[in-house]
Amino acid sequence: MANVEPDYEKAGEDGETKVKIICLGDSAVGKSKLVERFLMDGYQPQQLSTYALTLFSYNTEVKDIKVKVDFWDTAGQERFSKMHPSYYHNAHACILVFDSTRKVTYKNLPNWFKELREYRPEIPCLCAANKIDVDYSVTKKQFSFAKKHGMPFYYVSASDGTNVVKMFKDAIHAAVGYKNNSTDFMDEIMKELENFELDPENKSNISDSGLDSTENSQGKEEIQASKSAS
Ligand SMILES: Nc1nc2c(ncn2[C@@H]2O[C@H](COP(=O)(O)OP(=O)(O)OP(=O)(O)O)[C@@H](O)[C@H]2O)c(=O)[nH]1
Ligand SMILES: [Mg+2]
Repeated sequence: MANVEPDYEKAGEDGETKVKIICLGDSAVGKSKLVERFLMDGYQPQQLSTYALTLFSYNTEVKDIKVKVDFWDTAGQERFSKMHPSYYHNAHACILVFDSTRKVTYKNLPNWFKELREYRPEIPCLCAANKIDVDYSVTKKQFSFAKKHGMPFYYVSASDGTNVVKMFKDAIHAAVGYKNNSTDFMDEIMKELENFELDPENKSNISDSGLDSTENSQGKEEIQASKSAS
């Protein structure tokens, strides 16, 4: 049980870079399950007693740099549509999550994004449509919010694992890039995703209309393929 927030400016015991990643979104969209899915058994949850928060630590490497990632998770504070400021404090990247089976959770993304930007104006932000396992046809829909804000976008499932590793790896890269004042990491991620998700000849099918009903070129097969690639 820890009472104080880790100092993310200080290097870790092994000289590792420390980053903090947060997930935001409505209650029950699957934020906790996504983190659990990514970490599987390899994490040590740690309760921060001061706030109703849990910290999941994960050690990895990014471009030969040792990195300790803290994924922060809430105990459902988001039900009140406001997070404790300590949740945002010092965060290096954010994943905005909505539930692809509940439209209202998508509609609420701008509110979460606004609150995030009040506390962390610059940190990289990624966007995830979770629970695609319930109905894979949702991956044919356009969710323009991410595109509008230049965010990487992922169709994911915490249940079957689709794209979960890919998304968290990108989030870790973005967090480390942000911390190191690197400027090109988001472009790198976006570029990679373009190739990852779409055939070049189908790119023109992507509409910027802001509607959620147009079809894009990303079908189940590509999703499955990307899963095995990650
Ligand atoms: N089918 C399906 N169910 C999911 C998926 N991810 C999460 N769930 C279910 O959705 C419910 C909410 O998941 P949580 O991870 O607790 O959601 P949360 O966003 O952390 O919710 P709070 O912490 O209460 O705000 C649980 O019953 C999960 O089993 C998914 O990818 N597919
Ligand atoms: Mg949760």
